[in-house]
Amino acid sequence: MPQVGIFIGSISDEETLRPCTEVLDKLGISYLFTVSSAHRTPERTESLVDTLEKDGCQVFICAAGMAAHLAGAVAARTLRPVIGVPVTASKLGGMDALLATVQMPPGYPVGTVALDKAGAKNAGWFAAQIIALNNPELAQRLAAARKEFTAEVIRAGEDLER
Ligand code: RP5
Repeated sequence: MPQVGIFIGSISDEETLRPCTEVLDKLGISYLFTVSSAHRTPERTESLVDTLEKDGCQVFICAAGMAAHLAGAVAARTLRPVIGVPVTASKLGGMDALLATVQMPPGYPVGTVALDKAGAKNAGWFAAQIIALNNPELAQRLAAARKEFTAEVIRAGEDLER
């Protein structure tokens, strides 16, 4: 049963979301990674949310570009936390997707991360932190990863000073 549902609005978003699946793979978190559009397949989006939620999915991650309403549409359908990844897909440089994702009405939040691959990566970490609230073993793995990040910076500093 997937712990995370990852929806992209178009197959053209697949590469952008790869850093997210890499983080979840590294942490041993299961997910369903699929394409579903808020506008082009609204019924599919709703039915995926309902099925995943029934199967115990704890967090949704939704990525889309331009009129990026996918995360909002999912947030309208579930009480589970929804993380939005805005994708750069037009000459507006991603500002269109960022505003469409982040500007939600009260009571329907979308936890919006940075644009593109940087946001995708942090969406994975953010989902892991949410799941870790009820999973002490995962919380330990996250703490170990943070220790490794700290050690990497210290090592890089020492190498540079040499
Ligand atoms: C959005 O429009 C998608 O999420 C994608 O980022 C962008 C372009 O979609 P395609 O025209 O490549 O399907 O709906």
